[in-house]
Amino acid sequence: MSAELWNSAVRVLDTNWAGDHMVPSRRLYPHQWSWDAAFIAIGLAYVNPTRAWRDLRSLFEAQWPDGRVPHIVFDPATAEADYFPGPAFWNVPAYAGRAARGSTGIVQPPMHAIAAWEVYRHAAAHGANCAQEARTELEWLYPRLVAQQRYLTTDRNLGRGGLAGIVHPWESGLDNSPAWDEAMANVPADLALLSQYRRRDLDVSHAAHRPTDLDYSRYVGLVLSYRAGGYADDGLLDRHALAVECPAFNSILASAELALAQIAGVLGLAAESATHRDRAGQITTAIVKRLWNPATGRFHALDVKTGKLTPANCVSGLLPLMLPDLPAELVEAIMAEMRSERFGLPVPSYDRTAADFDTMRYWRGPVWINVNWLIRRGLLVHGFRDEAEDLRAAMVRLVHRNGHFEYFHPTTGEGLGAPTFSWTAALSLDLLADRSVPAYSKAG
Ligand code: 2M8
Repeated sequence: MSAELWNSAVRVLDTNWAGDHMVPSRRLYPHQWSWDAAFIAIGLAYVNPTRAWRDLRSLFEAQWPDGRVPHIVFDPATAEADYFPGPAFWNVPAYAGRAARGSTGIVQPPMHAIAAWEVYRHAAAHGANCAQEARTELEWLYPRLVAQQRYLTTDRNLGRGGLAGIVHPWESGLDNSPAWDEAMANVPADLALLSQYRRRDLDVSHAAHRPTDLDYSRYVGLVLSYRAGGYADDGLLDRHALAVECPAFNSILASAELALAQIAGVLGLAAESATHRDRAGQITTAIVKRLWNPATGRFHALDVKTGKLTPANCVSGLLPLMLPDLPAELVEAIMAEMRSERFGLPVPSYDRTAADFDTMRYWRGPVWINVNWLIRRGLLVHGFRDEAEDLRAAMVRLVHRNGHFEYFHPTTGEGLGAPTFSWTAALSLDLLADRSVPAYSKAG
């Protein structure tokens, strides 16, 4: 089974390679996506580390002067009509020597320091040349990764509580998760926008799987609002209709600081390494203080506009398990939630018992390999080795039986969405390689 799965994963990654970057899927997503590139690099490290580095480099070459890493880097060879909203809609000005309309103006979860560290750790296995390449790439990436963190922890500290706020559901990577429903209800929905700007996702996927038109009109409206202010973050909270703090995004933000601590150590930057560890601790403290609800015993997203925690019980609330310094009773609470009939392994994107749990629709029920990969990492960080192994086996089985799909039906396992999806293939390679040694266990 493993050779077959390995080979099919390699084929997907070969098909989706576009010269200097990987597309998540040829038909549905024909550009480069930010957090996809990180998950993809983690898997490419086993079969083609040069491509893993190239993909990360292509993404960071599009980094904005303020440090933000755009959620999509547009491929100039792809027609405007092949993805909506495309380069003309975002209408990003030229920056840092790059042509105008080269990227979007929003971000995605900062998985890249974690990916860079993972690729670096594996490069040595490919011989001296790869080890040298890894060192060079790590040196090139490090200041850029630091700038990315600075942007998120400073310019995006919209709630002034030490966490990064996101201003569009697409920034979460968990797109139309029920976690945003309450906050999105306050965002004006203008369905007329969809006659002006036509959705393209429905041409290449099922409407029942994708966000509704009402959701999409809000997505479009939020981009128009951010774009109108030149994608500036000053005073954004007052003029923009959405600002939320997501437990998953911020857990990745803290984990990225831990990865940077490792990277700085390798680069001989001892003082910086200590600073990154401190920052990870500060973000962890802020996550607990701001996003933990003692009444529900769960982590929730915070609506920064209203100051209220949103009620939905989503997989994002389980991701603080990635944090090594999470207090033991909160680790236990997450584990109890995960083991309950509301989730289970592999973990669905939303509480299975919720009235609006949807087995098909994007991020409202289906199983995604990337979030399960992050959960497995959290299980290893806290020493839950048996469950980590169960989850690894469940993910490998799911992909082997059903294919390298974008996401999976949470009860039947049927593959849904794009059929040859890059991060599913890449993370399958990592899961098959089965490295059960946690990178940031409490023991260090
Ligand atoms: C999905 O998001 C895009 C918008 O960015 C879309 O729905 O069109 C999400 O699953 C996101 O997490 C992912 O990065 C992207 C590309 O795979 O697709």
